[in-house]
Amino acid sequence: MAKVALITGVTGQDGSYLAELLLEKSYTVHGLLRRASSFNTGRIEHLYQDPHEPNPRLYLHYADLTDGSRLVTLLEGIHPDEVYNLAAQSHVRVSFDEPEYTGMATGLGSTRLLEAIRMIGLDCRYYQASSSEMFGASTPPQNEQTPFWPRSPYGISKVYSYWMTRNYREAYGMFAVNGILFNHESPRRGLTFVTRKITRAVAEIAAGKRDALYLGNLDAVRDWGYAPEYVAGMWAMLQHTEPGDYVLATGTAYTIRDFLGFAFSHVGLDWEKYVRFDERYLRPAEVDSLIGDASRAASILGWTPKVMTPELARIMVEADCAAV
Ligand code: NDP
Ligand code: GDR
Repeated sequence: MAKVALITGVTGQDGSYLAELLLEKSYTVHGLLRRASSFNTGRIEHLYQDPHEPNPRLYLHYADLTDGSRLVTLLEGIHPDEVYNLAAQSHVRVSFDEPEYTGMATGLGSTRLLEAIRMIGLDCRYYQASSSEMFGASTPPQNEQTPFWPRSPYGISKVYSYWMTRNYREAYGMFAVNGILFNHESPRRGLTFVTRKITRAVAEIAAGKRDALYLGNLDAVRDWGYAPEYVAGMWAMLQHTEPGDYVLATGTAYTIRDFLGFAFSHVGLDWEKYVRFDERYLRPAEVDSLIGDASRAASILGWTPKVMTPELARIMVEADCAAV
């Protein structure tokens, strides 16, 4: 029998790559779709199958992580073998403007899902999209043993979800895992995250459509990997014999300035001529340096990333140049 998976956040960057991967592995994939007045399915349009066609394997269902009773009816109807909880208000800067909503979706959303699984008595495996933002101000390199020191409402909400996931594992014996993922990017990255904001601007500047890019703090250090490789790691965590928590990261460190250098140099431009400062992009509390140590995932899951940040910047710039 083909396995059945439910992905929350299927319309996001990671959800779209994970849906692709699971369909390739012959899963039936159900995705949670937020009702919106405009289309929010751009990243999965190429995967969409008309439900009137024979044997569709991708199904979309209206639901929201802030609506617990809907999660119960959804799970009862689908009976998934694997649940990937990727939905979140995922923007760190926005979480300072909307701390309460971020707590309701990014924090309590996981509890609603875990509790729905428990109430129905579903025998399924659960993946929680935990984040390097939970480490916040803790000194790098960070691994599964590093203490959490979150610096934003987003990071704090993720710490709450991390512990709820562990609690359902310890209290109810559920196969529930945390993937603690460091930044991972792609041509499908949202346009307000710094890497994609940069690569889209590079393409537009190279095409003569604009002449400036406004950014905030250029000194933060991040460990940027390639999203398709990270969703393969999520899947591997749920296939292991034992549930556990894993860091996924490249182990390399670059500043925003470095990324600017990689991205602009691909089109032969000097970033310093185009980048301007705008304080609105600063955060009330910044995370200065995140550098992951993914040796546990390498030794237990055999997961190792291949695409490093300079190559990632090239992939993203080329995709944006083609799109622009
Ligand atoms: P995106 O922001 O691209 O996608 C977020 C998804 O969550 C979208 O499908 C969005 O729907 C959905 N969503 C948001 N709020 C709700 C809600 N209330 N109910 C239902 N769905 C909702 O994130 P990524 O794909 O980059 O990340 C996936 C997950 O991994 C997130 O939880 C993120 O916090 C976490 N993470 C990401 C990392 C990264 O570097 N990308 C690193 C570590 C963790 P819609 O399309 O309608 O907006
Ligand atoms: P991050 O990603 O906060 O690490 O969270 P983001 O790309 O938003 O910021 C990275 C760093 O760049 C600095 N920065 C700017 N950021 C944005 N968005 N816009 C700007 O104009 C800008 N200028 C400078 C930021 O200050 C920061 O230091 C991402 C999200 O995907 C989370 O959901 C995920 O959990 C973490 O990565 C790991």
